[in-house]
Amino acid sequence: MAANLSLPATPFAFPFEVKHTALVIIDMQRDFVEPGGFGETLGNDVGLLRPIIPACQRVLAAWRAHGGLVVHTREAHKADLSDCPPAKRTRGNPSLRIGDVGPMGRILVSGEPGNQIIPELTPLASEIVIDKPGKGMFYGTALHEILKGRAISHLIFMGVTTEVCVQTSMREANDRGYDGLLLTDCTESYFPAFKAATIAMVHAQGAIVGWTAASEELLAVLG
Ligand code: C5J
Repeated sequence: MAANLSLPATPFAFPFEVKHTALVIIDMQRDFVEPGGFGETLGNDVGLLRPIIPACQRVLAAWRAHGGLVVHTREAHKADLSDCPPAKRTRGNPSLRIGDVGPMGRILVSGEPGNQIIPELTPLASEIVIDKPGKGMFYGTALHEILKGRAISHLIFMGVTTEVCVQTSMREANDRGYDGLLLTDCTESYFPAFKAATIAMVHAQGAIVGWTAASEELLAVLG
């Protein structure tokens, strides 16, 4: 692929073409970012994730203005939970389990209010929305075929949480041959140390998983 843009990144520049790159927004759904959802049932302070929203909005607006492909994912299970392994549902001691009824409807179930993308990042009708039963965006989804069909080779990641669904998706993408970059101020964790460790391990060893960069670098390159 002949790249026509080059993003200053760590550990080295990330060359890409908008037409062969998708902006992937991982799980910016109410379940993780608003009180009463899955994140809070696990004992987390969901307020920690909200500060990235303005940076995510800026990138999304710029990417849309350039006509780039946008993929939104949601961690979501079918209403009958047939795609939720018992090990996932029964693990730990959350205040509500996947499928239980909470203040935003059934926890982590497709179509429920809590499962919707937050209003600040509402997908356009033309954008791809992937419901995924796992942490990674390729497991149990048709996303690889969709991206190949659109000649996408590069992925720019935002979303939550950094060390769980974002990192799992980046690793899955890496193994499928995509070049992936994580926007460091557009991703967040309930555990700041885990975010920092994930960023370090993504770009270590010559981008063994992928690249990292601040969103202002991408905005500058997009102009
Ligand atoms: C989690 C996610 N943390 N989207 N999901 O369970 O990272």
